[in-house]
Amino acid sequence: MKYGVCNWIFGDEDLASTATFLAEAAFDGIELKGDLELYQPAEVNAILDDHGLAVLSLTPEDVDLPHPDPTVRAKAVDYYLRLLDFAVAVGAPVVSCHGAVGRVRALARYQEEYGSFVAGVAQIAARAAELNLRLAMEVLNRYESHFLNTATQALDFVVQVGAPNVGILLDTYHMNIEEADPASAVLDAGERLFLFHVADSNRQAAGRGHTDFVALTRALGRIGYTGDVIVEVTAAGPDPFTPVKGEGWHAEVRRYTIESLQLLKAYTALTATD
Ligand code: LER
Ligand code: MN
Repeated sequence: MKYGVCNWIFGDEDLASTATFLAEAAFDGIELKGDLELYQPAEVNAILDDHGLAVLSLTPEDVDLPHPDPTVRAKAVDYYLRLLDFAVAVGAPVVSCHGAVGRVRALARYQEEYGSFVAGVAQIAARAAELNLRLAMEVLNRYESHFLNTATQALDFVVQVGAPNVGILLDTYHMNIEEADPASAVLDAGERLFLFHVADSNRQAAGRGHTDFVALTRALGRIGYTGDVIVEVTAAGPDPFTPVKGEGWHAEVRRYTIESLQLLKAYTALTATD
């Protein structure tokens, strides 16, 4: 199990500064923003190599795979196909995937959008398989997406897509809102759990909310999880779609990543013999 941090939580901070911080904090790697305009693979690789870090996964931009307009969908699929090439170029084994974050209701008929979402992901998954990449469908809470709000829904979706390189991404922050029992959701996901995002119930550091991380790390151990664990925390404040909050947000986010890593490592060691 490797530990990383999503770099969107640092806002516009340059990659070299983020990498210096992550290496000093003893992270193994990064989940890089899938900003294909901002990042050149050679530059990313040089910066991360210098710091002994790996690209563990990629966060997609807010393209809209389920959208009722075929032009919007085609643009979304095209983005993901380019993201797959980028993943190969930076050595990321997993690409995360979801509908448009922030769109919380269907624009057309729900079932129609669902069908388009399945078809789009199947197309992306076929190309990903050729490139030996895995896709992890992120389970988001209802205030961020109208699709895949629970592990059960995401596992059904994966069955509909029907490709062995498609699994799910569980995020402890979203699970806190939607799952009756987050640890059971991890057990249900089993081998289909391809990626794991961590924040506490208030999206602050693990340990600063009411999420039961002992139960979660125990569940990860029970399913023999060997994927990566990505810390995705934000400072307190409004607007869930930006990490930039009030004064001091950046230092707070850095502090939260360090606290989260300490807690996760301690609980993983604690539950290893369960
Ligand atoms: C959004 O809330 C989230 O959890 C991210 O991982 C999506 O890119
Ligand atoms: Mn997440």
